[in-house]
Amino acid sequence: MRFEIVTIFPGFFAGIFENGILRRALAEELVTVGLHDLRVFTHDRHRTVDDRPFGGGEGMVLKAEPLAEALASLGIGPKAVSEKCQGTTSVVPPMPQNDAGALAPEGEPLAQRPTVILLSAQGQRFTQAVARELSRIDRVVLICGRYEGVDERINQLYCDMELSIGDYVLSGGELAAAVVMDATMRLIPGVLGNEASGEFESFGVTDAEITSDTQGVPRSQHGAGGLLDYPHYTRPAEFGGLRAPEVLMNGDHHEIRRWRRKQQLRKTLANRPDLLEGAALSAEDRLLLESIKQEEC
Ligand code: 6GU
Repeated sequence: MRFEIVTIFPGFFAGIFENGILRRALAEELVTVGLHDLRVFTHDRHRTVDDRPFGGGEGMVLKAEPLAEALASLGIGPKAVSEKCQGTTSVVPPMPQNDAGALAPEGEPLAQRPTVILLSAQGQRFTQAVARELSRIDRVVLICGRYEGVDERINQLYCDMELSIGDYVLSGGELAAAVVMDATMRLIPGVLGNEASGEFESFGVTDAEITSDTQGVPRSQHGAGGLLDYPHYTRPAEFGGLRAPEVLMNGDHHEIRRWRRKQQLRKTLANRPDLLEGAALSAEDRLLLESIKQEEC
């Protein structure tokens, strides 16, 4: 998978590429990244990438021309007219067509068009489900918004999705691009080392499918089935006057699974009660939830 990042702060990404699993994924060429400095695509002495908003108001807007030139340098032109009208509302990006016989509007063979994403606070929410969809795409372009915004015609003409990473305002899309890359590339087979890990983390996988590995050892379900993960412990068995839960030491996988499920329900009820509404809960889960609620009285 290849990411193309268009940014006015290319230096921002240095540390991200040099550490952790992204570094390994890059070294093994499971992921490649192209960094594109927007200022390269300006033609004036001051290398101007922004201008004042039409209609007045605070802040500056990223200009359309340098962004269009940056995209052109990646071989990306405006979308077909019919696509432009659809806006950027679909959660699932259009899958690239690899049908060699497919025709572009001009009658040219269709090159695989990368998925172009604008990162902005006005975007639809980036979720694990979106990360999973992106991880199946060959080439993703991330346009980092800055200042008060990006000329909307770039969104209309080029972008397949507009994504936000949460309900707060960042000063730019660079941190969001790093978040999208991290969450997406760890779902690419081989990137995590443990081939199975990423697979079990997306929402919508049934509990029965995710709770144990081939040896029957209960696995971490970070984010799986719409619940938060259970708490983790490692040596020493006692720390700061607190003992790690005995149930985790006795090797009874059935008991461990039950305890962890209860902890997931407890954590989700405490920190993200909204997730319980969409979660696939078994009859046993509902009983466990009731007993947790009783404890809290
Ligand atoms: Cl993608 N950009 C900005 N500027 N702010 C954000 C965001 C993105 N996601 C959440 N807040």
